[in-house]
Amino acid sequence: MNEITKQVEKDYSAKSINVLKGLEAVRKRPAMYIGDVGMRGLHHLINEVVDNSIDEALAGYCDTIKVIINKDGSVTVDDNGRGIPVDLHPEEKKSALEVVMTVLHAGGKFDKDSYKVSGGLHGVGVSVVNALSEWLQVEVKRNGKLYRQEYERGEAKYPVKEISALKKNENGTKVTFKPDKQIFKATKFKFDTVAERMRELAYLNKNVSITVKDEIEGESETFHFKGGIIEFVKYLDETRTPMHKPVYIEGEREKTPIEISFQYNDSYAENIFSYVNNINTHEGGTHLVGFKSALTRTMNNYASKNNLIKDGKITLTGDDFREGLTAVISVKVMEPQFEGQTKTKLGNSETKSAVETLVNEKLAEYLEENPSVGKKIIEKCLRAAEAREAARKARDLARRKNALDSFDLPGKLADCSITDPEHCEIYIVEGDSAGGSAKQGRDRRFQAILPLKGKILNVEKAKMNKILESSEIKAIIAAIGAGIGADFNKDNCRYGKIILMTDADVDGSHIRTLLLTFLYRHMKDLVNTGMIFIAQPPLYKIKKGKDEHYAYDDDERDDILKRLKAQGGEVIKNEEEIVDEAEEAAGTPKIKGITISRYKGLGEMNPEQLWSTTMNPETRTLLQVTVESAAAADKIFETLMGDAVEPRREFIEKHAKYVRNLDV
Ligand code: 0RA
Repeated sequence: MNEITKQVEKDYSAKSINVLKGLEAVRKRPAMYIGDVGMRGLHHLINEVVDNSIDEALAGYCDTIKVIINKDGSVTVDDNGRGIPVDLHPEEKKSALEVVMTVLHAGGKFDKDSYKVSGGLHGVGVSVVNALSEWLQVEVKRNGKLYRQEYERGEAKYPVKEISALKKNENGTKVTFKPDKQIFKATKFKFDTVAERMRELAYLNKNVSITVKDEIEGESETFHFKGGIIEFVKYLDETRTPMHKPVYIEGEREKTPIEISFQYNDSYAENIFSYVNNINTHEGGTHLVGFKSALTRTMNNYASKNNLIKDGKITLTGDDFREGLTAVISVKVMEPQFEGQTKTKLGNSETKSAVETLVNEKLAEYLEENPSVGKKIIEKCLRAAEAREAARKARDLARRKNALDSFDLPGKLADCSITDPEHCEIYIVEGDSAGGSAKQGRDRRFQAILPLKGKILNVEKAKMNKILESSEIKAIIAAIGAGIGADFNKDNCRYGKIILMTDADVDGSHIRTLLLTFLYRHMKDLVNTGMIFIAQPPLYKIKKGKDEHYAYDDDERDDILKRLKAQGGEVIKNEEEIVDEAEEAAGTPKIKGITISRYKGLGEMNPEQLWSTTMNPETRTLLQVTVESAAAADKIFETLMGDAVEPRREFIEKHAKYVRNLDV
């Protein structure tokens, strides 16, 4: 072998090693690329491929996307974009298609002028999906031909193949992948989870039709909203009473395309959903700041210009202009800077002035042209200002009585001894008896217990002064210690984890929903930053001799039973009530069989059991409450807790089949 050949070989293998290293890194630390290896990460695979199709749509080349959950559990994403290029990549010396599919972050190298996403979890590239798939097949229609390549765990099985000539001159990309069981905890996709994101994308990209089809469950839905975010706003306010037709503002400032739609309704909630390059910016950022300041300024100008504030004492603040406001803000930013705890806060300063200028200009125009709407809005905001004043008085009163202050902690709170919030957690527990067990069973150094009596107030229907009259809610606010609503400041939160512990029955889930509604509406930051958790008490205790096993669902119960039976056990007792521990301790004769007992409520567990099954950080399971889509969360709370009855009935009927272990 001469020197040159050697050199070439060395380069070639070095390159392929690099490729392998890249994808190996993805397989070694999948969470770094897709967030986690649970349901969220799994569904992220679909979003990642679809994002590429949406990029094609944004560039003006794609108007139809199909997402199919196939019978074998694989997923197909099929679009009519330009198709991934197949010509030889000059540096890598193989098809561009292979490079896009096998080299980390190669997708973006081709066209720099698109609204790609940097940072966050989106935009990691299709190669990540490839690396995390047992197998993947891609078909490209381009140059009048059909091309194909297949991969196993990210490695190409053969070079890109030309399959056939196309009869029609079509373009597009079709990716089918099967998520790898070695990587993901579970690999079954959920129609509703996929559909929710596709609906959102269809609202945000009005020129695209997106079909989601589940071949396993036999469900299918097509989303195509010609009205775009105007229809989004209407959908969000479906169960509320709007005061006027949605306002729509569209334009480009400082090379930033901006689209905004908003509407006032007769509720008190502020619901602004902001997006950058189709990504929900949960933590807001400069685009949101620009919108808010333009709204306050333009509305105030309009009110004073038209003499609508008759009582000279009232000044309208930003909060007043956002009460009962539902809005969607969607901007496209070329090089977005994402900041914040969850990397969902836009940092680009030029975007603030872009949005602000556009809204100032267009909203003033709109108000001039629609004076009756303008007048109605200002009147509503004046009522909001009055209510705000009343709420402030109620808060002051409550504060003077020290009721909301953490200096005066509620009597029934059993606080922990460590004071560093980062290492502390509070259990909000349903009922005094479970609260008692939790107080005895906990590790008092870092675990605080707050028992609640019965059901808390439904805040979805209540004004702030009513909310502040509720003793259970006051106890929660004081224990958490970070204020409420406009006064809320996460930095003052006394605990790093807030854990809701309710019974596994209908009342328990109602109480949990009421608590989540309160936290979501009035301490939203806690939800957005992942500080809220749901405790998972076991449903069954299975005993064989001295051995005790706990099962958290029916599948686990059956697994344990199978194992114990294989060891020679026999189910001799399948009681409804739990075994009376005291009687057993008193010397009931030991029996060699298996007993299964069903826990009806937390109160049935003694302190030690509650600790070992539900509270011990070494062994417990906590579900973290995350808001995948803020818009969907708003919908659900409004549907379950709001005034309209019909949508609630529909929701419950639709989801009833998912309710397990219903114990009425
Ligand atoms: C690289 C370059 C171009 C398009 C794509 C990738 C692309 C990727 C995916 C993934 C799913 N669907 C896709 N569609 C396109 C630009 C193509 C050009 O310049 O013609």
